[in-house]
Amino acid sequence: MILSPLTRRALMGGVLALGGLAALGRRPVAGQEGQAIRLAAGEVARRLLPDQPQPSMLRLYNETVMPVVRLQRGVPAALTLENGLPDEHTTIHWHGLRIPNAMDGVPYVTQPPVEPGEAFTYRFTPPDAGTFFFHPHCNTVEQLGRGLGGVLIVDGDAPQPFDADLALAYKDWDLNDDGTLGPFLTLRGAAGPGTFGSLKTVNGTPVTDDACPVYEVPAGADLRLRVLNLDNTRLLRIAVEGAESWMIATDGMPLAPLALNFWNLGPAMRVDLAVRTPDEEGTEILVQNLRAAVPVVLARLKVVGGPLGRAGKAPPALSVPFVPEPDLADAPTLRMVFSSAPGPSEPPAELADLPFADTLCLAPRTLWAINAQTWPEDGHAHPPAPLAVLDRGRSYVLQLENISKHTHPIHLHGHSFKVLSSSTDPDLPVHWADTTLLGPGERRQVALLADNPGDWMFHCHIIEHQETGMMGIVRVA
Ligand SMILES: [Cu+2]
Repeated sequence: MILSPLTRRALMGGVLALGGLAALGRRPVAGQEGQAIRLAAGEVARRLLPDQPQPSMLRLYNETVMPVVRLQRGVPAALTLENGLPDEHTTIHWHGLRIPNAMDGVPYVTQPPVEPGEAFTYRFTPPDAGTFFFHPHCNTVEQLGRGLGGVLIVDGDAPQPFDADLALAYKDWDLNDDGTLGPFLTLRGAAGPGTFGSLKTVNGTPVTDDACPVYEVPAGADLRLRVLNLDNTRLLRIAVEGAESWMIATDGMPLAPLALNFWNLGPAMRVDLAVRTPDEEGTEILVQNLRAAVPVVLARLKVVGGPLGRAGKAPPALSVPFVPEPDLADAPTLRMVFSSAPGPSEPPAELADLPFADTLCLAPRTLWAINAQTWPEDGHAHPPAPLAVLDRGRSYVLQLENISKHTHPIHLHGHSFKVLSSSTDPDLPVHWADTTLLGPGERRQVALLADNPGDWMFHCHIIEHQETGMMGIVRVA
């Protein structure tokens, strides 16, 4: 197979800081060049911390930690995955994109796995603009754990350009003292809340008690701040201190500007914020994670230059979503119950106390279930019967019920759904999502128009839960 050479123009420096401002902490951006983009998956030896004794063996696209791909809504794109991994197959799933099933990147289910040395070109026309991401859908716990993932921004939803545009991609790394990574799947983690990494990063830059990435932003301006939780495990509660902020999109789908108090981001979830920066040069804005014993500063935004005069104006709104509205009057309700795997006992709690629980890498695949069905170990090659078969063109309400003691961010491929209500959070705004966070004992009602035919994965995005059973297929036919 002939692989196209990487062109200089396909890689652009700088981090989405518009208006002539260069952001600190630069990283390459895979840009749009007729929307033909190459993503080479490979192993890279790199130090995540400068004082690591040995580099870590990362697995990255284009040798870049969380590269940013920018596409234009409505313009056909061709994205070629080259598998340069030495020892395992891979694919790319385009998380949140409502694209044809054959491009969804689930090995065996939607395409053959891409073996080492092979390539596969994903061709689709992005139907929505917004903030998305991409990652493998095989051995995800380790491939994403070692870094295979990226930010996908689809332009075309902002009627007026923002003064600046910044993406913050959050990820932990399970970094050991000797530079090795892992274990990525432990019995204690899989049976509990997941295995937490020891090193927090934003855009690949360490986040510690006294350090985090710093970016320059224009004064008196409207900043579009895209926050992505690309971690396997950690739940974030995003808040902004030092500037007026509004939520303008959830999981890529526009929302009428809503003053931000905080927003919970489970793994795979995104929120777009409009941040009205102060007029005073030198002011600092803190982007924080409040879901911690002490708030964690994820990024500092330093205000520079003269004010651009946005103070006092209405917050900038995005275009209305392109996703079709479900018809609630004609929508049957389907229950989806998330639980530990059925059995005579509660295996997760008991297994987590075993002495090898912290080190076991090969966990049983039967810890978690959806509607009492667990995803089998060979499920990709031999998928089980669908959890539900939806009539194409019909609307449905899914009643999502978490009867377990842990939180689960639940993701459906190929569709966006409207989150209508929560049994535990009456103030939850109605919003679009592709991943919704269910707390212990919580019920949520979501609605969708089943307009995209195919077998779609439906799973928890705490990857250890996904890989130990909490996954199934929803068929639209
Ligand atoms: Cu889960």
